[in-house]
Amino acid sequence: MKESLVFYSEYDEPAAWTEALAAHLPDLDIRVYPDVGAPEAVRYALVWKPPQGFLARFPGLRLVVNLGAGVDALLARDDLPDVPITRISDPNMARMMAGYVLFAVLRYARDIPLFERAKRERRWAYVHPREACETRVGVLGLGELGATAAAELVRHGFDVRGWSRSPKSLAGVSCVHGKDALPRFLSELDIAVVMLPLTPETRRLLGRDMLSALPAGAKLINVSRGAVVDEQALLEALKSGHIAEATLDVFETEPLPPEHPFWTMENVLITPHLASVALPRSAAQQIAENIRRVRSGREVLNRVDPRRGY
Ligand code: NDP
Ligand code: OXD
Repeated sequence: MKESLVFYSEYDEPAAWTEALAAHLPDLDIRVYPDVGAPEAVRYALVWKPPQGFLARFPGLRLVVNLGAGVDALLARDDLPDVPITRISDPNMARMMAGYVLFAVLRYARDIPLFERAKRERRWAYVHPREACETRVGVLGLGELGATAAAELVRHGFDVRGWSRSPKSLAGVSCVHGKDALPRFLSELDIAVVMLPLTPETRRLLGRDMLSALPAGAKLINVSRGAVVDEQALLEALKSGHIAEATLDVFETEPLPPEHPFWTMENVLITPHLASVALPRSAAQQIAENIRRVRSGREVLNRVDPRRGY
């Protein structure tokens, strides 16, 4: 029986992934759900949020590839087989994310929301621009995406600081690590960029206390997961003006329900979870390499540690 890979995602184009993978693995039978073929032939799953019980249908699975960078939804499942789990790890995905973060930071550093409001009132609101180095930007999470975004901000001349779990050394970024360092780190920022994975340790990490550690008037950009920030505490901080502005790409409930107060807040920019996406052309190579590794009994690359949560 020819071994197969099953693909499931409601957000990604199956044909693009099938074509990209077939170019690297012409001998692999690539199946797009619901046309899964013989379940016992499925050795590899490339999935983004499949329905509960989906993975349990394939007893011969040898590798689960998360069709994205964040594995929180995958690790929370109860049908996860005891096989290696990998994530998409792709410099082009990191570059797309860095572009979004740079846009959001520049928008605040260049006072664009103020001009957007002034324009609506036909007001010529001159504010003298500041040098980039006068804006302190803190990146929370210095992984594949966070480190790339931090480097992009350094390239633009911002005063870039970074916070992670373990010590890091990144050119041009002053790095600190560990929970104890977080309140002080936050207290010295103009803009906080949240790029942490959602894990038991980071869930609601940015609650009332941590948000109040930010200086009055700080801006917040969240491109990680909604639940890393306590949304109720953020709402209060945005209403009081303690947090002046927020750019939110991710939310505790997605799609963000129409009645959610964020929709009507002048000081909140909302984008629908697309700061970055998995890109078939560049990611297929990495997935194919891992399939080759599984076939030859070698350790896969970019393996997720389920105990750590990322
Ligand atoms: P990585 O797993 O590569 O890196 C995670 C970083 O967070 C690491 O630096 C890690 O520290 C740090 N971290 C983890 N836990 C803690 C903690 N408890 N305290 C302090 N630091 C911590 O993730 P990526 O950079 O690839 O991606 C980050 C997140 O971005 C994803 O998990 C996903 O949720 C989100 N994402 C959002 C997208 C969007 O479109 N909005 C698209 C893609 C991803 P250390 O280095 O010490 O391990
Ligand atoms: C991801 C995402 O984690 O799209 O890849 O959020």
